Amino acid sequence: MATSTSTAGSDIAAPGIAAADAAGEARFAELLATESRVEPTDWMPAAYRKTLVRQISQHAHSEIIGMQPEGNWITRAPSLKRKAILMAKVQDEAGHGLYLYSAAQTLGIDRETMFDQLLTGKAKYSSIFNYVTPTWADMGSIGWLVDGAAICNQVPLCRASYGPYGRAMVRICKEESFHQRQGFEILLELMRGTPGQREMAQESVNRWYAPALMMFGPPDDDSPNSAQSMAWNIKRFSNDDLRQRFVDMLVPQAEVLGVTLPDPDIRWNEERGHYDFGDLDWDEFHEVLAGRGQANAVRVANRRAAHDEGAWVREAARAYADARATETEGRIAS
Ligand code: FAQ
Repeated sequence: MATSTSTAGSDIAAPGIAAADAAGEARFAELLATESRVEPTDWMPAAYRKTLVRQISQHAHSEIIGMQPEGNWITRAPSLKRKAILMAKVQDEAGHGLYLYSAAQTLGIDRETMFDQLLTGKAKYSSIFNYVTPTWADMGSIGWLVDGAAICNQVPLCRASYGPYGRAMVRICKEESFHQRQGFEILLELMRGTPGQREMAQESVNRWYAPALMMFGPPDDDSPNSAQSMAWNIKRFSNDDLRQRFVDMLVPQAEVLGVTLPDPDIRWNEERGHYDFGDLDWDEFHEVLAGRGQANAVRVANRRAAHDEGAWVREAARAYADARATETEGRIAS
């Protein structure tokens, strides 16, 4: 995990972007005021572009690194059906990463640069993927809690002002809904099983609950990017507002499952119309962001090894593309 603040997105310019002039600035302001989409060829402030590259590339990295905790269980899934479902889910996550890298590329950054930022620790990825998955029940908790948090966070991003990001999020959210249900169903089956299975499900929920709440980012008064991102219609709700929505959604679902959320302070607050919940351990969050979580080192090492092992595929794809381009040029010339 990165130890430094990400510089992703600085000093870049998208091909064919409109020049920075008064008309461009006015149009940008109008697009935001009318809740319209900003498209890659529109003029946009450099800081808006930089913020989008940071957020979208971090999101893409999260999806790609996020394949590992579940990939760990593909060979050990308890049945052929469970294995097929898990493989499909992990493949979806790869697909989400690819849509998101493509969306970031429309802002003028190339994929190799983003990979380099991930592998050198300049770009972050979600804290949640630095936790380990020692039991099968963790596949249920990831689906229910991690994908559940992802949906809460990402449904509003379907309305993000930047067109390619918002459109990518629409498809991603549909798939995340399936992911969340499959996780819920794994836990439900375990909770209807033997005492040992119920215990495994509860133990897993105990480990994933607080890290899932931290996925929404630091508390609002410690979130340097939120205000500007909300003014630009990128983020639609603050970190704390989304966290609250998530807890409100989880409590009734936990009752259906029969699991206990590991927070003695959760209780309905009639006045607020929301569930109160206890403080989170933000020192742990900052430790994970600083690279000292359970699995930071292994996640990045695995990603680096996969990238190195894929070098021949990238070379072959480039050679094929070059050959096709030469062929097309030949046809045009003749
Ligand atoms: N982990 O000022 P804010 C998924 C950083 S995908 C690590 O509040 P912002 C699907 C933040 O980058 C999960 N770093 O930042 C799946 C910033 O540092 P920077 C990923 C975090 O951007 C499921 C600093 O702290 N989802 O789960 C985290 O306004 C299952 C200050 O924070 C997205 O990326 C964190 N949790 O708000 C896949 C959604 N939180 O960059 C596989 C899109 C904060 O200035 C299996 N992203 N930081 O150096 C967002 O909505 C936002 O970027 C937030 C952070 C909400 C994550």
